[in-house]
Amino acid sequence: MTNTVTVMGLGLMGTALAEAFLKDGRTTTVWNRTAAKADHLAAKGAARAATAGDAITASPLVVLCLSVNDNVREVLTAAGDTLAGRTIVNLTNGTPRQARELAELVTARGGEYVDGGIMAVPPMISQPEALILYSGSRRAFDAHKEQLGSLGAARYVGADAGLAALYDLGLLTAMYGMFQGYYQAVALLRTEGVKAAEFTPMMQSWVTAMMAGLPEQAAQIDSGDYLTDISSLANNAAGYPNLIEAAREQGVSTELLLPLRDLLDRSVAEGHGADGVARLVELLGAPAA
Ligand code: FVH
Repeated sequence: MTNTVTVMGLGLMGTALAEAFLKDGRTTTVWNRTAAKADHLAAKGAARAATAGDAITASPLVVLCLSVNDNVREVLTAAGDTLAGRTIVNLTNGTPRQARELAELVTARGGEYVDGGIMAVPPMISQPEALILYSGSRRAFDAHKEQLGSLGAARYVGADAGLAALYDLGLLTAMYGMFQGYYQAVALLRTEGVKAAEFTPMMQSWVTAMMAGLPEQAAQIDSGDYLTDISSLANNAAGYPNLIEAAREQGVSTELLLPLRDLLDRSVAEGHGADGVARLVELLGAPAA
């Protein structure tokens, strides 16, 4: 087992990744398009690679964290034959399709590919709270699991390279939904002078209580049995317009609220008013056959 790693891309996240490897005493080579961003890592003991090809050649394990996957494709394509025998771990945010295409590119050149999704912000890196999802070559993941453990809690989600991105985007979708509701709520409360700091603990308790019901909703979704004695779609469809009316009355934008009203109305119009709200997932798309 080698203790040598390369980090390519030294933005906010890539720098945190390289620092985590250095902190654990790993021999770390770094490369960035704008070379000056490697200065302080070099001062901490990282070796600088002059070119992307040199960076890939320097270590069996190469971790990339660039802005978008088009950048990764560009860098890996230019790296040519240096990919042979290397494990490429791509922690750049992207889609399942992009991850699968990059896996093809790397394996066609004799390398192994692992895609990753970082569920953390840079200050969390190297802490156990930093969840990092991986998918792709199981052999390559197992071979480098110990080194990847420097970055946070490593969780392998499957051999299909696209799976880490799928889970990552799912978790981000849930996060943005929560932020969206929070910003809408604060905008409403502020119209009457309520401070965000006063309202926020109340919202945290409420959302935590609601989240406790998600496993029950998951059971309904997986079984397809949405009958409820708690809260029906008809009931929610009847009450939801109050959110829109109040926003209008208070001079708050309704643009974040309207799509859910349409979905609730459609669920009732299609005859599902007696079912629980978890049935909305059926209106959004079908599961794999
Ligand atoms: N920062 C965060 O909180 C999130 C947490 C979750 C995961 N994301 C994803 O991580 C990727 C990198 O994010 P970042 O925060 O490090 O981003 P920047 O600080 O903007 O650094 C971007 C790096 O990408 C390099 N780069 C951009 N274009 C190219 C290119 N065409 N060729 C080579 N490298 C390129 C850029 O280089 P330079 O501008 O310094 O020369 C930076 O190294 C991202 O997918 C997040 O979604 C972070």
